[in-house]
Amino acid sequence: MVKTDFKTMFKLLKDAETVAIAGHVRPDGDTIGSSVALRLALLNMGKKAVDIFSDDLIPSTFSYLAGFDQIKDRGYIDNNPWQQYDLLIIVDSSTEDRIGRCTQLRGHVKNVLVIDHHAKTYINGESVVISNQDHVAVGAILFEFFTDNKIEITRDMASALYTSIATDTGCFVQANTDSFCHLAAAALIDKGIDLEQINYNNFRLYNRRVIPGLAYAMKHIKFLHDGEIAFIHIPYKTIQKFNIGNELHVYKKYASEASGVRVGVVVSERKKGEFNISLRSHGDINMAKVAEILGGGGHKNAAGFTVKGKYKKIFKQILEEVTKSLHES
Ligand SMILES: [Mn+2]
Repeated sequence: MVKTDFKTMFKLLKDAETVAIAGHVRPDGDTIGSSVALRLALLNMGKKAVDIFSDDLIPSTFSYLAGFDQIKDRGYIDNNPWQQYDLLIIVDSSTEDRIGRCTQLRGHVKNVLVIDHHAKTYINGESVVISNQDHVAVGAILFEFFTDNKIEITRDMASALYTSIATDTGCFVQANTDSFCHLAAAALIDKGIDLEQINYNNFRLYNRRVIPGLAYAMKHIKFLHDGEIAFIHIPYKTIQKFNIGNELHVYKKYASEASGVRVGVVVSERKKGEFNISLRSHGDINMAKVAEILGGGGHKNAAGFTVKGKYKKIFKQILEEVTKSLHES
């Protein structure tokens, strides 16, 4: 469904004096970049208060973004009551539980605006939903919105929007990359952003504390279905032992980018008996569908879900659905 009701969106933004912004847990460049760009735009519009909330910690790779220190993260939420806001904006989340405890903001706001680009957006009810899955990132939707409504994109906003678009396309190499995101990136680069630093932080820099965990994963990676499926399982005790946190994107890369692999699966047991599954695919193999069947969602080539239970049973289910998706493509 393509739905970009920018007129309603503009009115909601214009009428609100105080705004809360929330994105998904395990925040990525699009969630953080689009939140930061929105906040800066709203502050430039003269709003009284604009606060970004995250029921998680924000990776320090994003510390170059303006207002990074002011993001109200998990630590803030643990220790402070919710304030009242005119408007809550939920970004980059197809289901409401993706924003964790920030759903509690619903009881403290007058209106809710959802801006999303996943295959399906399930948040509805009292919300205005702006959903355009043709865009690579929420940052790309915002770029179009700001441009259409003649809202000035400052250098700091450009850094944030570029972060959104670049990270959700894997630095313009994933299958979702289109001409619009290149045109948007060109316009954002012309605002004088520090392209080298942003790209280095997001696509080169890695945390050296991933090395022991990665060594474990490389030793135990399974290649199934004639090598078309790569499967990494990181048990709870390994996550604890190597203190693996927000660095799982490194593992995803090694699962899905091995030669011959068409689907990469990373299963991480973040809490005892609770598994977070990341699915990456190439070409026409639909991971959004697999994730939806198993209780999650996402994009065609990148999707995921969380499930509780026994690993053996979960492994069997994933393998069955992924194998089906290979046959359907
Ligand atoms: Mn996104």
